[in-house]
Amino acid sequence: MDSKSLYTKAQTLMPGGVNSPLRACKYVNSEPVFIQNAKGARLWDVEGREYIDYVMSWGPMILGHQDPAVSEAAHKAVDLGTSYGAPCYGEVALAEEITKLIPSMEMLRMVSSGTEATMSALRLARGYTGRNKFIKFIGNYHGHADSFLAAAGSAAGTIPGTPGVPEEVIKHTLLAHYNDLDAVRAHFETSGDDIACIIVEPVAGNMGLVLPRDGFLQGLRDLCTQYGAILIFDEVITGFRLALGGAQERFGITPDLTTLGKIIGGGFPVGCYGGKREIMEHMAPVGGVFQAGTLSGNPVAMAAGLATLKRLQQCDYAALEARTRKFAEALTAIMVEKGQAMSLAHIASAFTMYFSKVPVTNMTESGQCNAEAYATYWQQMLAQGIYLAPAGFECSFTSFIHTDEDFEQTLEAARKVEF
Ligand code: HOZ
Repeated sequence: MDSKSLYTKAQTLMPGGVNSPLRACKYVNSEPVFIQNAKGARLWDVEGREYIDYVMSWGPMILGHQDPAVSEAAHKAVDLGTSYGAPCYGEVALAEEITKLIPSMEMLRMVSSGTEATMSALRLARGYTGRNKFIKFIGNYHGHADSFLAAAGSAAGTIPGTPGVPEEVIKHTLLAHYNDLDAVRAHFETSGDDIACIIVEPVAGNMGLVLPRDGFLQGLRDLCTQYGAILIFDEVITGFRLALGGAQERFGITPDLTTLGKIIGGGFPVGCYGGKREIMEHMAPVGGVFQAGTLSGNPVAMAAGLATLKRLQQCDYAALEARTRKFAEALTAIMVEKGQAMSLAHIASAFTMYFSKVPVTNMTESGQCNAEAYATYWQQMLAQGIYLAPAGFECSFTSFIHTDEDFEQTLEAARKVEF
């Protein structure tokens, strides 16, 4: 079956024909291609067309698709049984590796997605502090739990209001613009005694890539310490991408709790939250804050995740960052030569090319970018075998497997784009 027929059929079976809204490619006025297989930095669709992949499953595939060590570990794990619903070696080994690489995570709990990780971390922060309110940033996306669907980023940011989310739930979510420390301070001055936590993407990755201003993350740390609130870094995207120790290592800020996902599963469904032992011990069965999951600590996902983290320790993050910067700058320059107003955000192996003449520092500015121009660019790049994020408000990712030839082929395609 070709992509068109699959999409037609899928729409009769799944809302919008997809299992996650962005994949419908509505934001680039297009339709999805259905993927048959992936290897290295390449994808092939069901019609056998080849693409250079800059989505990389939205982040997990930092080593590329089918990394031999990760595949071997997963296959070996499958041969030992795919789910036990009981403790296993792999979850201890992966927990030990994560706590070694991210020292602020003295203890952790495995779950099956980033959404589960953030909603559990929020519950823990509330249970630990006995407070209900929390601060989140406009345009940050922490998965789809009710409390986080207030001014969320990613595809959720395109839906006005929050249908299905009770007002009583959302009233505890206090909002501030990303990078606006004064707004956060004002919330603490008004409701400091009732604020359980701040949750933040230390580098925002769901309104396009937005870097924290100097002093922003330190300011959040200081306010949390001053008011006895928990600082949660949502590192589902940045964990093991910005550095082995994540954004917290890169910016030198220690959160109380951290959430992870994506890379730590090596391409399998995994999430994880963890932090100070004293806080984590409030989780059941030691403490009273409840959370559970049949597939939590799944042995196949643990094996793939562990193999990924071991491999990453042999990788040169600085070299990938330098190569990615050079590539993203060249790509942006090509669009500028074509008369487009552009601004580039980049860190490590993530970047967003905004069709905007002003640098983007928050959700409002991200929303003002030229979505039509991005759609034109995206469609013509796809037609030339380049698979980019199907929305201008998302990040693109490179990996350790992308070659200079991949980048050159991508630049060649960009040169042919017409507006
Ligand atoms: N949450 C992802 C974008 N930031 C999209 C996930 C998906 O559609 O697979």
